[in-house]
Amino acid sequence: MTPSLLILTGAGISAESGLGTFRDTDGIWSKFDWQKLASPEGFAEDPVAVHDFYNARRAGLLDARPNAAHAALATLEAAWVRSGGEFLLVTQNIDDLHGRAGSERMIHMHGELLRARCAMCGDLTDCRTDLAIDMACAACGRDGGLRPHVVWFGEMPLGMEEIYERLSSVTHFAAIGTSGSVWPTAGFAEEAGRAGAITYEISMAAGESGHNFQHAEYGPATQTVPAWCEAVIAEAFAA
Ligand code: BV8
Repeated sequence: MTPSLLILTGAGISAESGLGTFRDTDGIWSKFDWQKLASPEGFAEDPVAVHDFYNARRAGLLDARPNAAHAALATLEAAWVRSGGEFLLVTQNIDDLHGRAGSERMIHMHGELLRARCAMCGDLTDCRTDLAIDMACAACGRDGGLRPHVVWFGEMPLGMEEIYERLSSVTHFAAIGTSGSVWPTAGFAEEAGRAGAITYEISMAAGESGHNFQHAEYGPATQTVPAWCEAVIAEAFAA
């Protein structure tokens, strides 16, 4: 059977690049209210507050750099595919650090901070500066609809069909730097286990779905991920 690896990442893989996690002590959701700032209802009620929240995170992202864990996953992808395997990286993160590190086969299932979406016509554009509600969409010319291209609570994550299709036949599944608190993502490990995959949790501590993993590596991602990448490709393509 062709080794097929699906890797899910969360905020923990970008923590050592200086970007905040959500549910750790002092996490983003301990300082900001997700219902007001990461939901369609919150955006409808106070779009200025939502734009301020994402504008500050976008500015912070431009100063951040990929770390050794991001680099190790990009190297693993190239080696895995070169060895004839199937590879997909699914990230919950809206930062662009995986892409900047060289990852290619990737789905940003919660969207991307460096892209804007027009709620009126659906047009997507790159966005590296501040967004404002009175800015006009370049495609349809209307204002009042520009929002971050980010999946908020209650909205359908992106790429779900391809993700579930891949999960149904994976041989290896790893969740890296995620608390496993958010659905439907939190159910991926169980899906992979049902497909007979070897499952790995790589984080600082067991997440809410920790019981769904056969193997676990705990510690900072810049130390655990490079070592795991070496071990998993040796195991998967052992003669
Ligand atoms: C959906 C926006 C329907 C982007 C995010 C009531 C109303 C509506 C929905 C719900 C509801 N009740 C429940 C739900 C479902 C809801 C949900 O799961 N809520 C939870 C909280 C109970 N889910 C949704 O709404 C989703 N959509 O349900 O639509 C649907 C579904 C399926 C099919 C059809 C329809 C949408 C979810 C996406 C919401 N958007 N954010 C943004 O602003 O960033 S979620 C938010 O949490 C982030 O996107 C983040 O990606 C995500 C997951 O968090 P993590 O990445 O895991 O981060 P966290 O801080 O939690 O954990 C960090 C981990 O790293 C820790 O384990 C830590 O130990 C580790 N770590 C830290 N440092 C390091 C480290 N590891 C290694 N090294 C380190 N150095």
